[in-house]
Amino acid sequence: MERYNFKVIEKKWQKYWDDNNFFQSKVIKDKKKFYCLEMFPYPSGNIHMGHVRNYTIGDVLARFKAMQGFNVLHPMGWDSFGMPAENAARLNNLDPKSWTEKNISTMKKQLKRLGLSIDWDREISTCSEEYYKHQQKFFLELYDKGLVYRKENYVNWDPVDETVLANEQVIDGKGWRSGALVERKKLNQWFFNISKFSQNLLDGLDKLPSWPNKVKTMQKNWIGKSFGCEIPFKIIGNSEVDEIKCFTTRPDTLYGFSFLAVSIDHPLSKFYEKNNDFLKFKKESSKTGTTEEAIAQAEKIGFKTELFAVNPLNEKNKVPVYFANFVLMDYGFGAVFGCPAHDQRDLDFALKYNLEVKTVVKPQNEDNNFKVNNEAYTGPGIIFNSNELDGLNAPEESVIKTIEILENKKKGKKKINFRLKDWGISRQRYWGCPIPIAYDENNSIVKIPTNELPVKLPENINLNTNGNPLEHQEEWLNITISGKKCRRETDTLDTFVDSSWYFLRFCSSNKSDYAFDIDEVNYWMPVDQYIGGIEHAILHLLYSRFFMQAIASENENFNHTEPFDGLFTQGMVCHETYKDLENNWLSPDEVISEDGKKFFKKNNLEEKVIVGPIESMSKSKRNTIEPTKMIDQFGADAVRLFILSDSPPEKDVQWSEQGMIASYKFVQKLWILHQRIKEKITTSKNLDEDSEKNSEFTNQLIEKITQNLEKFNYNVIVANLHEMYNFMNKSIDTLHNTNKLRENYSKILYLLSPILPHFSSECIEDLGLKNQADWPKADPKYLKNDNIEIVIQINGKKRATINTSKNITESQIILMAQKTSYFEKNFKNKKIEKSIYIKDRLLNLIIK
Ligand code: ANZ
Repeated sequence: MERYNFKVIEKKWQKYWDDNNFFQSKVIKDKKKFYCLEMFPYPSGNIHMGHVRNYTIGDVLARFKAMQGFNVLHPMGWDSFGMPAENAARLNNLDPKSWTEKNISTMKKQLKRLGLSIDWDREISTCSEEYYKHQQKFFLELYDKGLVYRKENYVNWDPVDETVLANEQVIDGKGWRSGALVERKKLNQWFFNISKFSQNLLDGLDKLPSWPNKVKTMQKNWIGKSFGCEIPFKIIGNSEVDEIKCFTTRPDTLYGFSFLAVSIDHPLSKFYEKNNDFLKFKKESSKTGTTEEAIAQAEKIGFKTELFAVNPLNEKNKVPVYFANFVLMDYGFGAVFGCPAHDQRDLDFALKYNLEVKTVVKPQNEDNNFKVNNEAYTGPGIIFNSNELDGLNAPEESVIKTIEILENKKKGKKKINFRLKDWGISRQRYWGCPIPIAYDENNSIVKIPTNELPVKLPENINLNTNGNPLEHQEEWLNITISGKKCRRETDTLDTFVDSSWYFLRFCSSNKSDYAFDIDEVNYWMPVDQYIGGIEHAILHLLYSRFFMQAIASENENFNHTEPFDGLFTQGMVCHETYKDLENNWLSPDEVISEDGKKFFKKNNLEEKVIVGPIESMSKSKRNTIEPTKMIDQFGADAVRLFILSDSPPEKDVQWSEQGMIASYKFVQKLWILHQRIKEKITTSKNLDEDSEKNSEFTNQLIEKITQNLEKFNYNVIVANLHEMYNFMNKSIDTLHNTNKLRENYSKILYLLSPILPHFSSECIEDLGLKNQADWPKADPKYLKNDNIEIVIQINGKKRATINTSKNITESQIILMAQKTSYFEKNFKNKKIEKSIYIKDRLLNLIIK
């Protein structure tokens, strides 16, 4: 029998889809839409297995929804600004633009070879002027709404990439890309006022039932709403400073107050600018990064001032004021009141500087001798040692009560604080969207007039400069605006800005005068299903949500606030890791194994290879598998099948050569099955025989696969397909109702098409069926399957089986057993001594 020639067939269908603009989408007013979006790729040069998994999952869904009758939008684009292009270009003396465009063209071809149902007419690339001119307009719109501002700020400075990093881009005190130790630096920066929407962004999460709870929790924690109190502490010792305000979530611990600490950048620091000891301390503290993580890990150090702070609940209690490295300037008021007994940081600090540790909260079952030593007590309990607060339940009752007391005395007030900080969007880089701003001779901000947009990036420039190459572009830098000589802003936008609204652009990607058409946005938005990696759970998703809020603010026409109705986060693609005896990573291509246990070097079969843990594929560990090689070798359908087969899409999946081969073989087996079925249908006579079993199986399969598609149980669908193969393969010879067979099998082919689009298209064509059919519907009459098979034993030996409906009684099944031919032949009229019945499963009759 003829082999399934995937090379020819896949090419044929890909060409057919391309030539016919098969997946083109447009607004169809009264048709229900489905917007399916996978996170768009960074054009690094080649697609990787993560892309294959992400886009296969999305494609299965998009194809399924289209067949279900939805008007599907399934677009693709390129997140094409960013550091790697600039680095690669600098290294190879190239231009980032051509480097990027070349990569896009390669990756587009590779994606097409996966057989994705993408509407390529809507393709966008964020580094194109066509895209970023709209982004510059947004920038100016947000500026006019007061949602963009510039301020001097301490930033995380990556000394290797010479750029500012967002807090989220600092991991363990190091730059997320360069791995360099991050420093603190003061710079003028542009910010989006994301914190203005803290409450909205928090509330919005409750309206997203189809988001994973894990992601919602991560966002909630990131936004970090705290309920507490602002307390202005009276200060003694400086005639110019009356008070220092602190934010606290635990005012109920005020009787344990033993020091007040402010950030080194607190306004109080201006009185110490000439104090050498302070300057030394400041320098020491600056070595700690600006992230909370870095600060939490660093040793707590302080600088003692001559000042004292007064406890608002007890005027006699006066405590020293310190500068401390663990206090953040941009949270609350940049100052904390220290209560060592009930906060570990405060305790570490107090123990170091010999400050009082006074316990004021004790666990429920402890007496008044309870005392904190080396470990702060932060759990719930009862307030004691605290006069008017004694006996209150902490924290529920005691916090509210203390705030009430402070408010009555006018010594504090209720306050809600958010951890979410404004989003620093300035990057000191060339390969990004230029910020449409200039500065006049007084250094005042001047907006670039909209008719002069886009502010284009100068091309063919020297990238081998220090810092931002744009700073050396004299010609580009100078601009006259309304007769005034100005200099352009050289910062470009964080690439997270580019990806914060691209889903809107897809709705109208060819519109040139504005980023989108509101009617089209109203039709397509929100994205019904967004699919991507969990690593974007916080930043990208939060920024995109913010962008919707920002566009909607002061804009009656735009009333979308959430971009993604459904979110699915897929797991990683993993592979074993290998090392040679000198501890060098080896790629799977370089190793060989006969038994799957012992591995050797391919080019030296004597040399053993050490098999390491299974880890997510990464270039650094050299455990990647090239998707295009796999497609060349096994075909896109087999790759799609394998990537979906082994684990649920939300879990990690392990790549295995054997698994890949098995998928390939399965496609071949399906082809043989197809040939057999086709032959049967076309050459056998149609005998009107009972084909109920076949119809029942097919309809139940439709039901199962539909359910599994709806629930993202894609790996189970692969198992369903194997079941289908086994069933059909076994029953085909005994089936003589060829009309029914044809009807059922064609339904099965449509069921295959989301996962194996080339294969099923070919088979569908081969049988002369409609290429664009509706999703098969299960006939309900076959679904209520309460039929069961009961095993009949006589004296402990299996002698027959009986098909019957569920919940049959023992006496009924005995009567049926007595009518079986085996019973009639051997035991007719014999007495049944005893019967044992396991409901719905087995009947054992004891007969002497
Ligand atoms: C006194 C106190 C006593 C506190 C106690 C905690 C426990 P969340 O819940 O995250 O909002 N804090 C306030 N501003 C700070 C800043 N700029 N830098 C560092 N820490 C700051 O945390 C609120 C708590 O964080 C506040 O409550 C304050 O310490 C500290 F037994 O005040 B607390």
